[in-house]
Amino acid sequence: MAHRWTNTLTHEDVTSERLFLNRRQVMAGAAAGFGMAGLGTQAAAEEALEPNSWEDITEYNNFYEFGTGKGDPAAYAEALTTDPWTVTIDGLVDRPGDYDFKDIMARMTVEERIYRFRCVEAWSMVIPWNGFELADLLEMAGVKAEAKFVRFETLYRPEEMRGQKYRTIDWPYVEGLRLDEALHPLTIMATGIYGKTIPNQNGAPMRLVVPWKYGFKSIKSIVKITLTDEEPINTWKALQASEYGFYANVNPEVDHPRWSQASERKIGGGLFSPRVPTLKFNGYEEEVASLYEGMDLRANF
Ligand SMILES: Nc1nc2c(c(=O)[nH]1)N[C@H]1C(S)=C(S)[C@@H](COP(=O)(O)O)O[C@H]1N2
Ligand SMILES: [Mo]
Repeated sequence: MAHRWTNTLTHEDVTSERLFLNRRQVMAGAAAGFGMAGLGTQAAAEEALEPNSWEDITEYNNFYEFGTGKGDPAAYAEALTTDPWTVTIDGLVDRPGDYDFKDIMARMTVEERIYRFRCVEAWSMVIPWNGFELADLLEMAGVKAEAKFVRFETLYRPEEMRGQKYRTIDWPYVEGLRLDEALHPLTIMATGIYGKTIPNQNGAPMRLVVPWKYGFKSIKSIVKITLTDEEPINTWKALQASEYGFYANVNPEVDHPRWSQASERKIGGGLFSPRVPTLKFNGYEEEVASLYEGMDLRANF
């Protein structure tokens, strides 16, 4: 599978790929950004979402199943077999079952979404994902009226995921969303980057992307999706509840106990990576703030 991700893109590739972007999504995501920077032109809005390079996105990763170093996923994820791939959808759904990834893909509409991506460690990128709306996948399974949350699980296969031989976290990696967050149109299952099959180190064959939340919510290489009426216990909260919550909405006003969340380092600037102000809900406030109306975001971090 190496050929899928050792591919190098020229600047021309990036430019032509950008022509395919979904303008509505770009503008939606950029709105808060250019307002803050005091720029008003559409060009400035698009500039604010200039995607990172293929190398940045695929060589600087967090995927503890392959090790805790930023370069470990790129070095070792090739060992993962992603075909065949089965996704179990169960719990409070009308049509529970084991769904073949290829069958899922045949039924989903894949589009490009250029999103900001903000890790809780205070670094960020802009990533041109290809994927489908999670809402469409959940609709395929049929969500029962009693369902209130969605729980996601990553593959457990230590023979291929060398990091799973160590007890860094309690495998498998688990994440969760409230149902309204899961059904939000910005929430996608990513299956590609820059129009190419998503590389293993980024969560092949299918990973969650929730652009207004810290990166750890965007769980990779998903094999199980469970609709439930109880808030799932997510891996990072289970590991350190005083530092990582269930909601994990990007919020410059609520610091991590050990560092500030007011600004972030943009990956790709080399030694001179600029620090830029972090935006509330990662720049998607207009789209998602209503989901949290009346909620204390300091208590529900
Ligand atoms: N299964 C799994 N999913 C995961 C992680 C992980 O270690 N295991 N790391 C998370 C974190 S902390 C981040 S920042 C993003 C990184 O995604 P990227 O490597 O595609 O940029 O993946 C998230 N999803
Ligand atoms: Mo992260």
